Amino acid sequence: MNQSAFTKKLKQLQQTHARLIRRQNRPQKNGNGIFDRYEHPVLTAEHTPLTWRYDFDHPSNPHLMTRLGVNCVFNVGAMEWGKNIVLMARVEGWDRKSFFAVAESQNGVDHFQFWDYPVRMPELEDKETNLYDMRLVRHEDGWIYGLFCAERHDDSKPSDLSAAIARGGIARTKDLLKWERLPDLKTPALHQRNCVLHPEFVNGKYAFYTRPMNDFAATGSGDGIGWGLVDDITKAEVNSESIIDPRFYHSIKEGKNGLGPAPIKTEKGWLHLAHGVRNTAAGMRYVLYVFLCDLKDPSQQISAPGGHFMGPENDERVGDVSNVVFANGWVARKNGDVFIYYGSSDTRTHVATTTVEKLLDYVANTPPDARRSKLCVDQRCELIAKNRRR
Ligand code: BGC
Ligand code: BMA
Repeated sequence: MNQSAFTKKLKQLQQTHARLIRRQNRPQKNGNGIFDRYEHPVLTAEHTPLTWRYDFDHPSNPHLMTRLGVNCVFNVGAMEWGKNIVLMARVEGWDRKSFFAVAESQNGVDHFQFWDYPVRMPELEDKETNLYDMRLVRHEDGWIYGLFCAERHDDSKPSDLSAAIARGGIARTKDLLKWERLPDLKTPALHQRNCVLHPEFVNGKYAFYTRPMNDFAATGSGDGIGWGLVDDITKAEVNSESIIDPRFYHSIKEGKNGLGPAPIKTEKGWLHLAHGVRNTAAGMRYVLYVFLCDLKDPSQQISAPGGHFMGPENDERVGDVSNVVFANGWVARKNGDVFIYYGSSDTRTHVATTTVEKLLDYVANTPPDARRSKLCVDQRCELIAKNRRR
């Protein structure tokens, strides 16, 4: 390409990118009453800055090739940032390595723009290979914590290149730019993914949600979402975990489950968003569900609506890892508006909006999983009969 063709193509790329960032996003029509999905994803690989992917220099990149491609942007942490909302995205390069990057928007539904550079997260040691799925937690101790999965090869199985160990990574910051890396969470289980820090002290201690597993990715090797207290977050250790949300047979979380973002504090209790996984002939299916825990004792579940809260729909169903919705970020505004950020099929990031009031109605009035076909039919007939009496 000569210099002028190069300049022209670069300009086109920049205009297309700017249009994408400026694109308005509206709620989809005909929602389910529980939340509203939006028309467009809020973040995709195409949203990452062109400077992250192209070399803009004609002599060193005469064909204006992509030099460092971005594959996917998904599974974001989220929090308020002044009046704005920031997402801590899991960005995956064409090399399959994930890293974190902040994108910011005023209204939380469109115009998300990445900060200039991705996060330079300090490494604990060079065996660490992949970091992903950060939960952002503003803790009452004054720090912002990032809890994420830190993955490495399992060197005890040298001939199995897919054998991996998942650990609960912890880091903290004040500005989302400079991070202090703390030691990984220690627990009796070999694998920890989906670890989350409770935003408040409990009995003067840090409280962690965990997901103990004996196997790296297998379904069925852990008991559910765990809970444990930690004295010192700079060497966090949970000696015994109690299970606050167990898996059970023939449910949306039969295979495995894990907490999403840190819970939202409401007058009725701590609201939780989590994912449940079941295995199918087509692979694992990930859906989201919601439950409520006691305000005073967050390890006590007080209500658990049956079934999924959100499952993958339409375009969301297809991607690098199809049939997956996953969420590790949500934001509750002071006025009660809730923004749920979710990744679809390990490829892109969407938003759905609802309110604390609606979520509390949902947890209080959605019948629990009746556990058997017969009882599920009874549940449904009760609803039908109620409607027919009107
Ligand atoms: C992937 C994760 C996935 C995990 C378990 C990791 O290597 O990066 O996205 O959740 O494996 O399948
Ligand atoms: C996991 C998660 C996610 C991912 C999902 C589906 O175990 O930690 O990163 O969305 O698998 O691949």
